Amino acid sequence: MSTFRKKPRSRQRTALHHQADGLQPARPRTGQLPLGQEHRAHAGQGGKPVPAGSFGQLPLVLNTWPFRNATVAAWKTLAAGGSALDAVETGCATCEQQQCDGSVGFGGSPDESGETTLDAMIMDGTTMNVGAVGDLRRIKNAIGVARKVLEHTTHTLLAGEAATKFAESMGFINEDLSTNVSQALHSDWRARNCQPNYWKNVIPDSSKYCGPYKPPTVLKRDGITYEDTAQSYGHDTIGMVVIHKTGNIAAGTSTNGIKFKIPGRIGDSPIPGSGAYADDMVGAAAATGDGDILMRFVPSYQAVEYMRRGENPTTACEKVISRIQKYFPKFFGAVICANMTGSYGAACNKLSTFTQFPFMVYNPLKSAPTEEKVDCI
Ligand code: SD4
Repeated sequence: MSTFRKKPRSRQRTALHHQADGLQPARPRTGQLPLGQEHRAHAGQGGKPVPAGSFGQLPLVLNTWPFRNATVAAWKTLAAGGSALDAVETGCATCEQQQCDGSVGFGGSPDESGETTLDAMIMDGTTMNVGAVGDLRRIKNAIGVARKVLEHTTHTLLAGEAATKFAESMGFINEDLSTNVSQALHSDWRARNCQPNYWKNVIPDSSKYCGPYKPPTVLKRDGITYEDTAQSYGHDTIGMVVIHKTGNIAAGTSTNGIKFKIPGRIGDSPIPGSGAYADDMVGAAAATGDGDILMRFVPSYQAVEYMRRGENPTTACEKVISRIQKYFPKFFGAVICANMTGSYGAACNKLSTFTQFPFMVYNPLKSAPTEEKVDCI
């Protein structure tokens, strides 16, 4: 079934380059194999359970969190003859419609003014073309608008009200994204004196009061701590990687960001290399979690670069998490990674409230979309 593309020249060059550097290919972790050996080992397993996040087989649909319907939609798109980009778009759009976890699409994560705004991105790993929207207002199908940016402009990222105007010109409906749920979340937050929030070093004291805030003359608050932001902010963006059986790779994201964000805030999800990244010559990755931290490390790009150097997907994901940990040990975040053979992995940063990261996988070795989990490091 799998039709692996011929080993690209650039990879051969990379391998040689590393030999010259004295770098050894990464040693496979338990259940993981160097590129190209996945099938043989799997065939030899003789009925033993397949370890999570290991074997390559194409096509592949991989997405963050247990958003099963998104996985199914992407898989069906491929089965119907759609491209990797089509699959990422329909997969993420499914989450937008179904408001996955309240963290994707309309009616979730109201900002300080109570409005839901959306970030989304889609990347074509064949052409390295990207379309993205940030702080998109009053349009439900953010990944659809991102696809239009990719298809009909030479820009990469449109933001705010102007992105809404662009979406309208592309035929999308301008409609309120608030729901009773998002309004209730917002009024509760106001009733809790606007706690938590994302301000620091302002007056009035943002750890006790609502705004409007101003810069202080003396008062100093040293920022929120990132302890257990998984629980207090609850954000579960969909990030998706699709590898078509022909080897074309696409990746994308869609999210309503984080609750009670300061209006205008754009997270990591629509930033190429941060929220997601794809390169047919290597593989793809996508990130989820605290975007204000994640985007400082361009984690999806970094993961792809680790895989380009020969790391297996799990190690690539883990290395990305470790880099961020050094500076922000309490950050909330996870990354999914897949290489061009369809081998995949994931990693997450361990917190008291976040010890395992669930993600979805569908490939020809599975009879149904499968939830797998990785222990956080
Ligand atoms: C953001 N990274 O806007 C997104 C939120 C998220 O899992 O991923 N949640 O910061």
